[in-house]
Amino acid sequence: MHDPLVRSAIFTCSFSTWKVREDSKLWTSCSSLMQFIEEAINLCTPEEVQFCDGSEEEYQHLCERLVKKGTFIPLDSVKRPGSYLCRSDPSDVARVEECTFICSRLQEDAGPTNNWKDPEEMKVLLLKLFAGCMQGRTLYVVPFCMGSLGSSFSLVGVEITDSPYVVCSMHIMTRMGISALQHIQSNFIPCLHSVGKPLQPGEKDVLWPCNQEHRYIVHFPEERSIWSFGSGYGGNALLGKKSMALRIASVLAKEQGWLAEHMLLIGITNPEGKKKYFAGAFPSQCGKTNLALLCPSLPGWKVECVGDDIAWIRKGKDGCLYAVNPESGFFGVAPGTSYASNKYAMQTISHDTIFTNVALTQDHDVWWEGLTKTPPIGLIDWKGGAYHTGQPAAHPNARFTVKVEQCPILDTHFKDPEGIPLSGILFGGRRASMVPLVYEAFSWSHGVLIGACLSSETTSAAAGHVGKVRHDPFAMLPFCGYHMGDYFAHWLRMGHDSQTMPPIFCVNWFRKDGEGNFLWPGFGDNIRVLKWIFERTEERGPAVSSPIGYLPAPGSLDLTGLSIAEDELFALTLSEWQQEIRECREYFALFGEKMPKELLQELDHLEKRIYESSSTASK
Ligand code: GTP
Ligand code: SPV
Ligand code: MN
Repeated sequence: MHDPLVRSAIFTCSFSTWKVREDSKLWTSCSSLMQFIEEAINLCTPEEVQFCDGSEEEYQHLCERLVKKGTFIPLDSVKRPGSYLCRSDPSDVARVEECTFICSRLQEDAGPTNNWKDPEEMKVLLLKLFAGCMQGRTLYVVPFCMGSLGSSFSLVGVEITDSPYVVCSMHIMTRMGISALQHIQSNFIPCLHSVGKPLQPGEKDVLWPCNQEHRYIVHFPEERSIWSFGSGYGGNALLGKKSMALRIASVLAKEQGWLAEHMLLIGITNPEGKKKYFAGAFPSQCGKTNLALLCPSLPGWKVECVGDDIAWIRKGKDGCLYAVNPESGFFGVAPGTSYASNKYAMQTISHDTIFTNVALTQDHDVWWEGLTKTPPIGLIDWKGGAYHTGQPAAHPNARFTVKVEQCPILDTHFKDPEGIPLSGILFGGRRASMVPLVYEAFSWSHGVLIGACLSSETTSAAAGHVGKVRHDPFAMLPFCGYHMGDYFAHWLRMGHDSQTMPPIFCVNWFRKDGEGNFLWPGFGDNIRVLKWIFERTEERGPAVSSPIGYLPAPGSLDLTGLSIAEDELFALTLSEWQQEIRECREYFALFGEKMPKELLQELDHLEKRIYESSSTASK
């Protein structure tokens, strides 16, 4: 028998389009789900409960509710049909890494790169925060599926949240509602989320409730559950994304022999019609969405998008790697996106899109830095005030949330549960110096070293300092749910038993000249680098060996029509590399006994190659 409170919530909910009566069997047949809901209701004491069915009607109804409240501003129905602007609280604009925890039973299992607290202590703390936290609000129950519905590789979660903005976003970013519920059986990942702002009787709600004082994004990898408190923004609150599809999934992946990665997935077709798929790991705000939606500047080449942020990769029977994108939407960075830089991204967001923290134009359309050269007159900034030159119009981490189906270059295999076969893996970061435009690893283990050594300038995707170079191994620093040393070992293991692993490349679109200008035009011109990579995987792209890996042979990178300082893009300053290696060795010392010896040997080999070439050069 369920708690009387739950029964009353189920059967007397005031929400008019609530479908639970017809679907009640589906909801109640899973006793672990009913127990989760019951406990959440008892703990959080909401005023209302809504079981979300994932229908279009429900989405529209929630949007209307948010418009009525003032949280959503409808955009012009001709210029941007079906779209809304939402402004978050200025204190809640990005992922909060210092408040993100991996609460494994042993601290050793979370490793030195994750915040950790004893799971029982953390539960005590969370239970206090969640007690009564949904007072005066609606508790939404959101079943969702990461991956194709019905695929044995998919993961089902149930997010309980008090944020209708989160529910709307989950509608876009995941397969959610009844269709996900049908695949629950008894196995789902419970995700409890609250903005952490209970309403006292009669208290008027703010437009973006959140809790600035107490913020926690907590993962219990053994229990496989997620608790998030105090933030309503992005990865802090849409728990299917970074929390489930990366942090929890990475733990499952290690146990089950697959990979859950922070990667985009694209298909590239050459002018002869040959198609190959590639995955690319880049830290937050380092170009995944833009590469995933690339509009090639070279004639005859075509890029199609499978995913822009997360890839789950498995070994097929043939020993090759196959990848799926578990998401169903893009949560993309708005600033910098324009018809000039990324036509397909612009087409994708031309309608039915939620924009968060962008600027509003006089005619009720959106604007952000980089959309046009100069801001339009009468602009309202992301905080809702008049725009002043010199102040940001959009927040640098302003985002669009949109269904993948709206993408004009969506790959036909994007839903294929078997995944797409990978012909190559790219790693890239934001590095103003030292790292050349592109190079290729000598072997799988050398490639794993490149991933492990990845460093990048910090960006506004996470709260804190921007522009500081930090280690971000495999672009997974904030997303790996276990010990990073074990993660490196897992990557090495994936490549050990076969010669079927794809080659690994490193790219850097962000190298700068002495005046601080990017040396490489980037965006659509990145196809030139992809072309070289594509041809390398055909064994016909010419390359030269260097101490750090294979570089494009002179003339083999297609720079037709560009006037570019190629030498600067590829210049190797060996003393800088020696410094980088010392840095990496120090970093790897963090991982103690768990640091794979094989990677340390790879680092020694790299150092030796650099030393030898610098001594030859000085002869
Ligand atoms: P997350 O969604 O945070 O994971 O970011 P992302 O990796 O998808 O990065 P995204 O493609 O959104 O790009 C982030 C920022 O980098 C945007 O402001 C882009 O305009 C800019 N950017 C992307 N690609 C390039 C490029 O090739 N060259 C340059 N100079 N900037 C780029
Ligand atoms: C990132 O920070 O890598 C993002 C945004 O993609 S969020 O979903 O907020 O994590
Ligand atoms: Mn992105």
